[in-house]
Amino acid sequence: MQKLTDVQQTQWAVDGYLCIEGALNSDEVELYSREIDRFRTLPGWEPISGMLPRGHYGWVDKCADQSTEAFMDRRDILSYNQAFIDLIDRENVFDLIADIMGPNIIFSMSQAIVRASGDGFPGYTHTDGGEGQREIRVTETSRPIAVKAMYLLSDVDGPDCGNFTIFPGSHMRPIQFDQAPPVGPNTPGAVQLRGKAGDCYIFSHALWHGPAANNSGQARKTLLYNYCQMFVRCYDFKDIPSVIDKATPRQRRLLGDLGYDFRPGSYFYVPDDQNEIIMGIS
Ligand SMILES: O=C(O)CCC(=O)C(=O)O
Repeated sequence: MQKLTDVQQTQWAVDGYLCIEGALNSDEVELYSREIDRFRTLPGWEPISGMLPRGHYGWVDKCADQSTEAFMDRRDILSYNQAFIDLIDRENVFDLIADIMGPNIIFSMSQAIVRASGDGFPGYTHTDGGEGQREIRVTETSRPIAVKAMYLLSDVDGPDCGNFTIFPGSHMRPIQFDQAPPVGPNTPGAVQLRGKAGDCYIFSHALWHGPAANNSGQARKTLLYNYCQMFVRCYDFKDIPSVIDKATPRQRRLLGDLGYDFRPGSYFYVPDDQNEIIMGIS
């Protein structure tokens, strides 16, 4: 499997994120983008404004706004197309995630976000994993608890284009989540990343990050795939999802199929063949 180069290793340790340029080719970008537009018309998990506790998703018949340029935040997208299952362990990205996190990992969530242009959304900044994980940081040499891969499906050419915005090195500092005004994409130290459709950002759960405002005139589309240390478990489903029927042995393991029925201790200590399944090393 591919490993981080020395330069990537240093960037990961110092900045807390990496950019893989051209992780998806243009045909793949088109396919995923088309699929996002298609499942906007289908049932799925979406935030239901004001009706659910913060960060929770409810089941809807379709996206509230059917314009392909409008906001969408759809969770648990694997079942919409085989291509979403295949992306779980796409080699040029997953190899690097496995190198960073080690073999004892699980796939915890998938998401498609469309950030509309000109809707007045100012962006925001956070760390991943909710209240508990935001108290946990890593050091230069520690494996992270969780890592996300964010695939751009549209170009982000300038500032305030819905850019993925990060604070380099912030994965090693506590986020001031309760300060007023809150840390945001215009706080000193924020960097609005630019990129091309097909690029992928890999970042640590502890990195301060989030979207910037989008005033570009076009929607910004992304896919987000999250990986955790296995003891943390999945966020998108409580049981092993039925898509494992369409998954390879490695994808099945990443979706929580340990190869035996659950018993206390499962996911805590990993199965004997974990290295072999995830890294191909026996
Ligand atoms: O840029 C976005 O739309 C949000 C991405 C993000 O902050 C996250 O996935 O945690």
